Amino acid sequence: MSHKKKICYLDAVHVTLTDAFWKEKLRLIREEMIPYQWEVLNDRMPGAAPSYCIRNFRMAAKVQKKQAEGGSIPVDAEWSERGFEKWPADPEHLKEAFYGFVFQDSDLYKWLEAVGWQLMLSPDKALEKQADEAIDLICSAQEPDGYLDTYYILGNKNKAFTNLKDHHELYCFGHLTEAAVVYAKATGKTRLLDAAKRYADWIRQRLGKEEGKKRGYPGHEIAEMALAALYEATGDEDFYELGKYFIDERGKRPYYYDTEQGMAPAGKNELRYEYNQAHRPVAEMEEAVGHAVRAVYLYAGVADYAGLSGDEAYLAASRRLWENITREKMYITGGIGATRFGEAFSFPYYLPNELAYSETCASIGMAMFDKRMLQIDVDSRYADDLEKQIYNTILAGMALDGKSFFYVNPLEVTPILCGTDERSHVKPVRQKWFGCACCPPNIARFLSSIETCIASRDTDTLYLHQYIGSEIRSGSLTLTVQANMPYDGNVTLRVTSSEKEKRTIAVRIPGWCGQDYQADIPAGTRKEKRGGYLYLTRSWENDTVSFCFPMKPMVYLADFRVRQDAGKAAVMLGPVCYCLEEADMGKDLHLLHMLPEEPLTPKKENVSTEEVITLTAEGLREIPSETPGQPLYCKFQSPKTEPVVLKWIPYYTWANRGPGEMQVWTRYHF
Ligand code: FUB
Ligand code: ZN
Repeated sequence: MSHKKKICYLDAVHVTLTDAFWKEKLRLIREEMIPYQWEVLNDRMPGAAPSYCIRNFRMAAKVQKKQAEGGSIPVDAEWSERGFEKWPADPEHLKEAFYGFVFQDSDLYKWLEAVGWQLMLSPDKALEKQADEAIDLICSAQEPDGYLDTYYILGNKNKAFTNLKDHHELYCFGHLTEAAVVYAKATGKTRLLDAAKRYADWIRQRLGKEEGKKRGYPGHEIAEMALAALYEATGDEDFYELGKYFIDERGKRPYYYDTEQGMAPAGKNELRYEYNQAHRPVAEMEEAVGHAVRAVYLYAGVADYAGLSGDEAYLAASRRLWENITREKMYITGGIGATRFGEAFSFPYYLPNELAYSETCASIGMAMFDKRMLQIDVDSRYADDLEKQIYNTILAGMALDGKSFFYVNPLEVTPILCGTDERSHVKPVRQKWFGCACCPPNIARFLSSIETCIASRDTDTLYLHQYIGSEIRSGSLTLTVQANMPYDGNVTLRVTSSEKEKRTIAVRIPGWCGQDYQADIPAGTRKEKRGGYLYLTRSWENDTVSFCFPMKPMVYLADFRVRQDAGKAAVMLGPVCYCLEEADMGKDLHLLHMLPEEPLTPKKENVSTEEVITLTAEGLREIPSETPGQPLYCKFQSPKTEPVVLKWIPYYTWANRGPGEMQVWTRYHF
């Protein structure tokens, strides 16, 4: 490849995490969440929905053993070509069959990736042994020809790759590959990587433009990103070509999915497959549509290839789609994918609070998209969004004890309404597990890789994107970041250099503080502001730079087109979005009003086990008239009100004190 546009590399810096907030979160993930999820994946967690994930691999390994001894390919009589999930009729007596969703394998791959990231943070012999055993199991389930998907191995291998649109084989391959790349980097062990490479080769032989191959591509994207990572890890251009083919081929006519399903081809102007982002070629995509996780995984992959190839059309598409999401289709919490119908993006500015879908995985995918955009355009808006995703919807996805999870992240909840009719997707408390458990292990793998969000570099600049306490080494430079995010905007940077040479450090000016910050920078430093970063150039020796990014509680209004937020306001402190909860405010949060100009007072205190900054302000509560037998409607009269102290807690900590009402947007007395 000739003309790369990727201008800086997140993985080219060495980061040691020292941050109090994140060290504690990572400890929790390592000591509580990862062991918990292992038990769930093994179906040993009382009260959690059964996973069958590891069991499926065990069954598939048995099949391989039998085949090696001369047995034939098994065909499960109950297996269905169009089936998407399969659960046992009698859980007490499981058959030697596949159970769960078609993508159940991916849960173990995500878990392994989380372990890989954790092992990069610090070694752990016992955890590594457990992961190695899981890898042995996966490898023993792999077909001799390299194919690896237990849904088909246990169902009917002859049908493999006949339903790429729905059956997630390429999605599972993507997660396998991402895990394999990370695990090899963490441990130097390549067993899983070799399995992923063999499967990639199997795929290359069957999909592509060449004669005799199917012109298929993933129904659920992620393989694009994974193949870019595999290419970067191995240098093997075949993997790059396969990933690029998936992007190039997507949305071309005749639609591959029409062919695959034996459907009459779509008419010239008829768009099909928006749900899968296969309605039109990527370079022509203008609006984020369809299933939100699929969409942002694709866009992240497109950004990868735009970065690797310098392809202008893909660069433009990545920028356009990112703008479209952040300007029209994102909640203040960073949540995306507003509607439960297809877990999808909805119309521009349609962002209902109570009915929000806002899947945790979609925010994780958006964060991945942000990270990739940041490597092709150093623009602080990408880092701002990444920060917003992390401290709001992604963290909200896990309980403070790391053992229960949100899949859907509403911005308003009334518990008695949850789970019913159009709110059937909304849960008032985090769940121990899900039949479709994509989110919990995704949280584990993404947050375990938090150090890759902090800094990047190109040939002469070290970029600091996130203020997370750390020691960053990049060539001759060592940058020690002291920070207390997410509740404090004071940052100290210590810079040492082993060479007397001018180097540039670019630090992000967080969007939430505007230009209103103070900096103490050594005299003689050249300063330049560009793309929301402050570029500081000098011959660093042993220097200290400090910033005060003022973190004032802020009241936000939504664009007038977001009808659901009209007349309401939300509160943020730095990147952290806040909410009101029944535990502090009692029931009927909809009767509360914020008052103009009332100061918001920060206070350090605990929400359950988490030390946070809460915010309070004077407000009003409507006193409802509750006359027995009163009609449903009455003629207008000014409601009576009483003063009340409104108390907000960080959104990511909600629902850690039992079920109760919650709301992000509160009525505002203008
Ligand atoms: O289809 C695989 C995963 O399951 C998706 O990414 C999630 O939205 C859930 O549907
Ligand atoms: Zn999910």
